[in-house]
Amino acid sequence: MKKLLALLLTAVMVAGLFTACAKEEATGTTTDTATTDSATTADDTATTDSASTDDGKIVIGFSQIGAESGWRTAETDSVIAAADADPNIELIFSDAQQKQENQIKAIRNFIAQEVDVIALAPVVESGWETVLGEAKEAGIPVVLLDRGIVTEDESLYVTFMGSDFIVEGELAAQYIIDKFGEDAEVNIVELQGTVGASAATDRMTGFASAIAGLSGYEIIKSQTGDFTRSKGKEVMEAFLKSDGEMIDVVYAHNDDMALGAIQAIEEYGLVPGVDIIIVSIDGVVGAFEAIADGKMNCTVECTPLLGPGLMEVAQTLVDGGTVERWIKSNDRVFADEAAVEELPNRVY
Ligand code: GZL
Repeated sequence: MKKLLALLLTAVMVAGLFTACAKEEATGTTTDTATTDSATTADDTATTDSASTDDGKIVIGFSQIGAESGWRTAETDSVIAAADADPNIELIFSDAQQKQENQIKAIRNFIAQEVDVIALAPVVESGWETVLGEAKEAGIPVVLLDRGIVTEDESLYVTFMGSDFIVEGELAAQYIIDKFGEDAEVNIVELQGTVGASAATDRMTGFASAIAGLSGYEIIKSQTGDFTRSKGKEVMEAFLKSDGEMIDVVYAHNDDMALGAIQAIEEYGLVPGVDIIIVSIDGVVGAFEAIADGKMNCTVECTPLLGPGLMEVAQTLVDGGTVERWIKSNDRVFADEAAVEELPNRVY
């Protein structure tokens, strides 16, 4: 009997040793992707009680958009890895599967759990005033990650951590202008990101402004591929059907859609990167591989590796410090031979 009791006691003690560094939020929206596997899931009761731990850890509630692109999963991996590496941080992760209503639900869960900081990657720019007003009421600072929001009330979030998407659009256009020359006749098809997302809106604006003064440059078709490879392929198939040989350039708001477009162009019987120039944004390793294979021409880097910076910002805010209103990522352009040389260095 004594042996059985000792065994039971040991089992209970061992179970208590496994604290969750990153907990999956029980919003019913978490997906069982590989990236969240690395997040140790907590004992479910923990997600309904207050998250403010009595062991002095900082609790971050992170509402992530989903897993629509290689870039997105790289960002998720970066945030989870950074939280796991910091003994002072506990992460509650929620995957909204592209739905704003799931993000709003997750934010309300974070408020109810009294997290210390809310990190939000807003799937679209609008519709956040009410729920971020509730976070403000609760005294919980909000950090915007990789996409912005449109609001009259600047106090609804503390900082935006991410890239300048307008500049990214301008850099993509500049590659094309340098390649063809300002006086050329260039027909462009545009694969837009998610409708209403700041990354899509601003990339469109930046690109259009850069070619505005060039009479021979025309965007003959523009349609959303929702930042996904499959939709990018589908939309490019439609472009090829309607405009085929007329198309000189594909401008994709992200690499995943560009990779889908490459597939469509090959199946159509043209040579991507040669017959049709392909320019996109993100800098995922697949884009570098496509450039090395001669099937793509240029990618504008938009780093997803925001995890370590988010941990620093959370610590600063909890310590009562202040942070920049816009913690801007530095983006670089990788084209042709320079991209081939860079390929071995890519980490996402
Ligand atoms: C950019 C980010 C975009 C990426 C896409 O910061 O919001 O969303 O460019 C991702 O790959 O889907």
